[in-house]
Amino acid sequence: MNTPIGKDIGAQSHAAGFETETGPGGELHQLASSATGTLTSQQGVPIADDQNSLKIGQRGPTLLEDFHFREKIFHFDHERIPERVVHARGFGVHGTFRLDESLADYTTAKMLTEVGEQTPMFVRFSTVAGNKGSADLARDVRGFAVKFYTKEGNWDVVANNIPVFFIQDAIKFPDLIHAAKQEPDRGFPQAQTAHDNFWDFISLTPESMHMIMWVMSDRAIPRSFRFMDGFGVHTFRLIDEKGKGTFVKFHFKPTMGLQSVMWNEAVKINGADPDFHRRDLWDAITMGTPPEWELGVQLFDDEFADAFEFDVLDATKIIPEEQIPVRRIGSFVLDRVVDNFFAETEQVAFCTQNVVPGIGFSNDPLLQGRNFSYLDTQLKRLGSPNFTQIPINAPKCPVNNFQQDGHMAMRNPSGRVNYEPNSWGGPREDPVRGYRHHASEEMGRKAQIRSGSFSDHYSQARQFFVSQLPIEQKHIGDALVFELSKCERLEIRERMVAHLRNVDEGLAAVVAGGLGLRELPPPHPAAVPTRTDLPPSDALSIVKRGPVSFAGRKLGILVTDGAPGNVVEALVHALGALPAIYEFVTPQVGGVVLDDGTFAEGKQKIDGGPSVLYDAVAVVVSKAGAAMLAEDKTAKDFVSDAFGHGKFIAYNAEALPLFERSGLLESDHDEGVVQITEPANIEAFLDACAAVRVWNRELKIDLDAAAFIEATRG
Ligand code: HDE
Repeated sequence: MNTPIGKDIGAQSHAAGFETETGPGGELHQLASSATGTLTSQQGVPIADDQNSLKIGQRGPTLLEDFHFREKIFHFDHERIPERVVHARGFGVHGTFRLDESLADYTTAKMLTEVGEQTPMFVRFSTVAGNKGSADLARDVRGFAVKFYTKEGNWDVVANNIPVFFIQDAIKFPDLIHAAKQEPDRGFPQAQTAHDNFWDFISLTPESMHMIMWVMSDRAIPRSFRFMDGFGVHTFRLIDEKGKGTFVKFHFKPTMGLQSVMWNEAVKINGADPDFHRRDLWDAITMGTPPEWELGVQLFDDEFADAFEFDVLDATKIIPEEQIPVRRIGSFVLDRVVDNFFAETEQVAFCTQNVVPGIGFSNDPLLQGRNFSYLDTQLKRLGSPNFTQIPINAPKCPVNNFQQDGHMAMRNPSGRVNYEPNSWGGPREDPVRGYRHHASEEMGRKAQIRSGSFSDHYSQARQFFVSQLPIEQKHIGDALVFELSKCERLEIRERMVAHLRNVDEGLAAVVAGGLGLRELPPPHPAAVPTRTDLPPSDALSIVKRGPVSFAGRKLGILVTDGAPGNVVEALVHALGALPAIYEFVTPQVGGVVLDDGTFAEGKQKIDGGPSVLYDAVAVVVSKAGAAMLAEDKTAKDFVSDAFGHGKFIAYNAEALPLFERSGLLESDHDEGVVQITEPANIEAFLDACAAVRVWNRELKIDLDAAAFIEATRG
């Protein structure tokens, strides 16, 4: 009997079995075989016929009297709510935070002081610029918004996967977002910054240069939400029981390390699976391999803030981990998918001003502006000040106040009293447990002003760039050339190169060369000269913080009928031990029969399973299978893309003719192209896969590579 080794991921989701039946009037009725109760109207009235509207005669007009029809259409017509003005495309999941180390010396927040305390949470990952239906692999910042349902109220850390931002003052946010999103006359481009308006604004906004380095790096094309950092960005405050404040920056670090895709891969993933990131997270959680992050803090006092090279209130700056190490205090696991996308992911309303006793704000002008914007935007989106009563937004601790009425009020004060103070009873302030703002001393002249301490726009951009490995620097150069090559106006390209000269002359030269500029424009006049003495920081590189094993990553196994069953079985066994995810990619989606009679169930037909969907690939085929696939364009792309994207490739000897026809000759094989025959070299292959890519392969197969390395390394 055939054994289905192909334990497929998600293929269990068969449509609920529908059977058809001819109704009394000869109409087709569909009956769910797994019906659970009688269909009713919103008023609870049982419905007899949900297939046909009420009419006069066989072919007559529909009657207004049909209240069920009208209610159904009315409700459908009003299903949409406005999408978020930014971060419209997102994906939310539930999890739990566990505290391992108390911060009781700094804060009264119980979530951060009671070791072992488990706090339920909801996280929504997102892209910024694209509309709700846009593709996941846009080059963009990723949102990493977290709602902790603490015992003392909800605490939201509305974070990103990049620790700095484009602008320093919230008043510029509408301009930034207008410039990034579709141009207003033509309504495109969608979900991309590669257009004139974005780069026009950026090139006129030098404070964005540090952020631009991050957005042009591979941080902006993550492989998965599971392999991304999260950053609270701003400086916040922890407040102890005496009211003393300590500055803090929040960090989320994935325990599986960082990983991104290549730009050429991103472009192809967007076509092959626009839902790549959300599907990845859904699969990881539903398969029982939930992702985990550590929560870390950088703590510092006024003395450090005063001595630091930059202003800790400036959101375009980081505090390097080498200067203030990130202290890990706990971790969270995201292990539950939503029951309903709209109810949870769409209706969740994060607000930066949602803080709990012991946590407060700094004067970062971006944060101060956000504290207005988030509450305001929820009213627009959710339509009522009672959005806090929607289950996903409601705290999991008691809520007690005299706020009342408004659209959709589900929670009104009961009894006679709805004001305070009163002599009837009801909730009262609690000066001990209640929230107290940090009593900071503030004084100054009222003015529309930007502090001089915010005016160094290039030093940390340079520090980020020099902290990258050469291959990562190359990707930044490639991204800048790609994006700016899409700008029609020459002066925008020139202005950007003028800024880059203040970051790194090698980078500027490469970008100018890639754009075909005849001569280098003079450097942009900088308010503050670029510091070249800031030391590189390893924490800023993705590759240096990559995974330690292939666990949690995904292997695509291209198999054909007659492929060696013992090799496939050993591979599957080794993957299970990590554990790593795998899918069989087969000529027909039904699956294949291996040479020992084993049945391998295909998850993807080759046309639907390009190698860009996998972290590494294996090609295990029969001689006849290889000959057949050698005639198939998508099979050849599977191999040539995997090689071109620097992936590790395992194969059995029979696959070689397919490789040759795909353009991968034996003379091209490097340490990442590994023949597998037995368990020992299969394990060695999977160990090697921990590196995710063979980075130096790119230098041999990309024409621009040599010039880049030469220019940036002097
Ligand atoms: Fe946001 N941002 N933002 N932002 N932001 C929104 O709020 C805003 C900023 C971030 O998954 C909006 O509910 C202003 C920085 C995330 O629901 C809106 C400024 C950071 C999300 C808004 C910023 C973020 C948003 C739109 C400049 C990283 C998605 C819908 C001062 C620390 C939350 C909404 C979710 C969403 C305003 C800058 C992160 C309009 C005015 C910096 C992750 O209120």
